[in-house]
Amino acid sequence: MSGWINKKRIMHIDMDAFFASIEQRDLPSIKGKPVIVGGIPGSRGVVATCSYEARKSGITSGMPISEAKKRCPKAIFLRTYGKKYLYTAWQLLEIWNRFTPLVEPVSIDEAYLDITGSIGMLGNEEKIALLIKKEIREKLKLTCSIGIAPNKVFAKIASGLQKPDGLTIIKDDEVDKIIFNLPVSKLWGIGKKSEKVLNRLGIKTIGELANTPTKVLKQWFGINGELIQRIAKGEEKNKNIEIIPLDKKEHEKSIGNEHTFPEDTDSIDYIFSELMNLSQKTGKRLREKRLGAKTITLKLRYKGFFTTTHQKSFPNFIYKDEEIFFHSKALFNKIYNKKEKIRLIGISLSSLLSIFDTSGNPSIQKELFFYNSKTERLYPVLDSLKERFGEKIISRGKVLQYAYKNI
Ligand code: TTP
Ligand code: MG
Repeated sequence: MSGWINKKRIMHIDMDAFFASIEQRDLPSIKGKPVIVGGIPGSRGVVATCSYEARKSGITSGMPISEAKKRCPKAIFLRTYGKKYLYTAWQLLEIWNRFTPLVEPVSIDEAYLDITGSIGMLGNEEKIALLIKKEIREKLKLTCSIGIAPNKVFAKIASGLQKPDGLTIIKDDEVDKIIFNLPVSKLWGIGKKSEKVLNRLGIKTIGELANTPTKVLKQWFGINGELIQRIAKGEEKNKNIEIIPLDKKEHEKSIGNEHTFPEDTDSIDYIFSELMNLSQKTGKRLREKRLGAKTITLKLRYKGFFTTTHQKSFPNFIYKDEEIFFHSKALFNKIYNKKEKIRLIGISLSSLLSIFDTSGNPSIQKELFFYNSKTERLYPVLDSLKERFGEKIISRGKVLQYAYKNI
């Protein structure tokens, strides 16, 4: 395998037990103890994260607080404090930016850094990693795990190999020995189901996946066969191997979904149920990217292919399924011409804001990053269930009502 060597040195940094470590830092009496962040017992929240001490009891992100309490009755339960975590994320960004201009934050507590150009100036890569760890430890009193490899995919795997407070460096000529011998489950995007299928095909390691004829993978995984192979080769989704710094990172201009009805329809209930479905899909994609939207556009295509769009903008950012549904329904009621049947309906969200946009209002960004109220807390759970079991697993009542009618 030589295609993956792009002569770059990419670092992936991931903070350890991020929310929990911040809480332990700020409240020394809970240091070294099992700490669970996400809600207090009796609340219906889920675990956002927990300290490594609590992980020994089998507690994981996304687990209901009630279950976590059963598994670790002595744990200290804390509510999340979004503003504080976001502030820390920005402080981290400031530190990382001092080591290379090529920093790509990918979530609240992790980033890729292209350190290829910094190596000559700041010392070897190990030294750079240790300097970054030192800064974070001294300035923020937190620890992180770092992986360094020839590309983003392998760097991310590397950072997870020795958590917490780890440093794993993978030289170009060590990829075969280290990365390619790891199980396929270590790859982004390979869930339990795909792992089973791959294992049945005799593909157990990342290296075996990278070297399997693409034809075979396509047979079993369709178009995704090619994608998972590309990831195994270290090419990532969309062949995006470059680091995109924040000021150059253009998040999507818009996020949208459309649906063509199997038969043209004028049933308002049916149309609204599909609109709800589209709202959920679009909302999920928006939240996955930690974005909020200021504008919503509804698209209608009538039976005779005549297409019309209508949009509305708001002073605040929206990101909830219900909000998207509410506004798209209002737009529909405004423009629908009752005389003709509908062939296609679509929703698009634009004027997007990311939690990492420095121009945005911090309180809105905090909201985008963390959903506070009871119903909002549902979103990460719903989204992760959909992620694991597919879009159809959970749906609002209206969509289900139609799904059952059509069985
Ligand atoms: P992660 O980096 O996935 O987890 P972590 O930093 O807590 O632990 P690790 O040492 O394994 O990296 O996520 C970063 C933060 O994002 C985490 O502290 C809390 C938040 N989060 C949620 O709110 N919900 C989730 O389901 C996950 C996975 C994370
Ligand atoms: Mg982390």
